[in-house]
Amino acid sequence: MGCDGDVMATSRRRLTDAEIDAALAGLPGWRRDANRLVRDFQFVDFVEALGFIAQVGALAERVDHHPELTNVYNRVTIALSTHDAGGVTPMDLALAAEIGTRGT
Ligand code: H2B
Repeated sequence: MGCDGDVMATSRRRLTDAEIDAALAGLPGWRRDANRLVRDFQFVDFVEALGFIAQVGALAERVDHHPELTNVYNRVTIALSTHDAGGVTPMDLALAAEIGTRGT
């Protein structure tokens, strides 16, 4: 996953619901759920799902921004929000875009 520098430079200003909804047009598969961005991913099996989680985890550590990760066998749900801001920020949009290039 490239563009880590861009992600890390992204602001953590909390966005309005309207701003989030507008941004979601460019983030296929992601939805707004209260104060979070959420997306479900599905893989062929548990090992593939776990590999994806490991990739997302490595990215999260690099950019110091950590998603909620839920796994049930071959399914992974990711929820993004900026805890420090109490909602969705451009940082979450950037991470959603970066994660979206990896999952199916
Ligand atoms: N992850 C998320 N999702 N939101 C945050 O506000 C956040 C984080 N803050 N990871 C970071 C860590 C902060 O606690 C550290 C000190 O940089």
